[in-house]
Amino acid sequence: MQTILDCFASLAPKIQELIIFGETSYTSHTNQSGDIQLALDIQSDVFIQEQLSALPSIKAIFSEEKEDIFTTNPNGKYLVAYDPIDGSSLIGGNLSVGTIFGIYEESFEGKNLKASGYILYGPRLEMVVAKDKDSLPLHSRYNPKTKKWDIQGELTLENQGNINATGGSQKFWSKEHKAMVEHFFSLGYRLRYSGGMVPDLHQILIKKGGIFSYPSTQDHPNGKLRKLFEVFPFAFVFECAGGEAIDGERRLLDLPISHSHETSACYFGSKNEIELIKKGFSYARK
Ligand code: FDP
Repeated sequence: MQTILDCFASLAPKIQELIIFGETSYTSHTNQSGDIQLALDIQSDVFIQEQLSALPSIKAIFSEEKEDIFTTNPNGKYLVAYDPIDGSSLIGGNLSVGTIFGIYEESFEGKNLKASGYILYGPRLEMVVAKDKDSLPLHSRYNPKTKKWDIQGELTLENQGNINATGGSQKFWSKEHKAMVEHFFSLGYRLRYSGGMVPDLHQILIKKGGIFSYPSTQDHPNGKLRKLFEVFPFAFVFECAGGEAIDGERRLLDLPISHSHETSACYFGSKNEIELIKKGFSYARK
């Protein structure tokens, strides 16, 4: 397991170089979710695949840019799902993007997620890793001078925060979702939404609380964010930090999965915010 985490840590500065110096124009290809791929999405996917494939402990890998699960070593123990560049539509605006990964055993299912984490390519290069259910996620920052990762500390969520981040086109929100968003604002919550899952969720973790929601909408009835390499990995990080992650009602990590690019509505937050959403649940689903 540690070799896989070390692999992502050593890949991070190289992917950051690709973001800074690489080809960030759009290609003529779309991925399985229908997103037009940037040259950078494809390059970083190949790059991560090459490095992970060399690790004997990995049995198979899967990513946002792949149609299917790719077996690397039939005798390996772990299955790794990753989104090489999450939020790549933000690159043109020079906003922060990230890499998300989940390490599974036996099958790509939330209940089999053993560790997860993300890399944040912002003004600084940072990484958060949740290694097991019984310890807090560890936050590190890369020092380009020493070429080493410096530990910043463990991430813990308090019971309540004051950030309200919510995705999707507002014209496609349900009236119940609109009411929930307004309710949080009426309680004094402030909007913080860049449109990148990694910086938006990292911000809540760093500020020790708040709510991020990507609901079911008219145009995305099952939400937009993908279970294997976005929703489950972040659900694991939030739970390890003392928060919760639900689809509006059910714990995200208990959800079944019917195909590898499947999406889910999702709500990540500290305990009080998630409690409120559970109470008013009927609004959140179709
Ligand atoms: P992007 O389309 O830019 O890749 O899953 C992808 C994602 O970004 C997330 O990073 C982000 O949270 C979400 O989509 C934003 O979607 P909306 O623009 O619909 O809010």
